[in-house]
Amino acid sequence: MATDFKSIPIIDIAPLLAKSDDPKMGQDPDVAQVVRQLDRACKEAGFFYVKGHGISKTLLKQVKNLTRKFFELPYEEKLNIKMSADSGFRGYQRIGENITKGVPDMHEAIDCYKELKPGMYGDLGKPMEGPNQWPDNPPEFKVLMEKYITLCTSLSKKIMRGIALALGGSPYEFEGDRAGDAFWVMRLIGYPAARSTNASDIPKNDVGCGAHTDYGLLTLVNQDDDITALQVRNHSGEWISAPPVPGTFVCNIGDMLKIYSNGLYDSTLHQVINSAPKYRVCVAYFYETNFDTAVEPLDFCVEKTGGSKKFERAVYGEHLVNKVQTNFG
Ligand SMILES: O=C(O)CCC(=O)C(=O)O
Repeated sequence: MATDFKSIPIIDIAPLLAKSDDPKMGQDPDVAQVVRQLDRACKEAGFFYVKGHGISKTLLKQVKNLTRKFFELPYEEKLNIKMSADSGFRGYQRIGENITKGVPDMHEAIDCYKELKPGMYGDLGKPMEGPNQWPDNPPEFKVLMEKYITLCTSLSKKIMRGIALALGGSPYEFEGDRAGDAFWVMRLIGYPAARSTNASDIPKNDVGCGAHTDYGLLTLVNQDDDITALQVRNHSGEWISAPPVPGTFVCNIGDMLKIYSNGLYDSTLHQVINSAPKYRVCVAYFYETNFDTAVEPLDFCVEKTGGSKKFERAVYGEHLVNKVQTNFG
């Protein structure tokens, strides 16, 4: 359960990355220091910034700039990659199409997912099958985004090694059958400037993205450098801002990690309100378990938390399919 944190810590993960392929990484004093910071952040806030992550500031910016350029296109052009059940829920969704707890969110987005080979997960995976829909314009979109996804996937795997150590396990707890073939989700999101949309068919509310927790293991948020809009709820129910810290990712843990850790780490509620007079872009990358993994509390986490399992087992893919079909089906 999150504490009454008032700000979100910044962790320099460079020492962890430098040793992340060494099975004895946990014995390195600099890695141990990062692991302690991760443990504290996951227990106190479920949120932390990372710096020293090795993805260049230039790439972080390019990804947001291309996303912004796409959203500036005429609506009809954006519809060329419209998301639907037939596209495996991949593609463009207009403002208000994403629903959080029954309320339309004031954002537009491109949703993309790791591509699933047809039949790979039988009936479970079928609704999510299909190639991602990338726009032709801007022309370099697909190449740049795929490069970015590869880097985020590798980075997340390394951070998860640190988190596995922080929980008291082996660095490889979240590999193999659990997340050795990690599914991922990426949402390229655009939030209109405050009170800028007057179209009569667009719902009016101020909430860019309603309060929610994330589903998977770990989220990497690459947000615009000049607008504070992301808010995280602490134990008392206060909304604490996560202002942009240029060059960092805001990271947060998701529901699957909460289950694995038997509640040692909680997935924290967060929301987005863009009250700036400017359009805001955010690229959120979600690192998940394998699509068909049945997630249940890890034995050593159960021991640490009193000996009984606090959560039922959950199949990640079922959780996701249920979400997209409820939202968009
Ligand atoms: O826009 C943001 O800063 C975060 C978006 C988010 O919370 C989400 O997509 O789950």
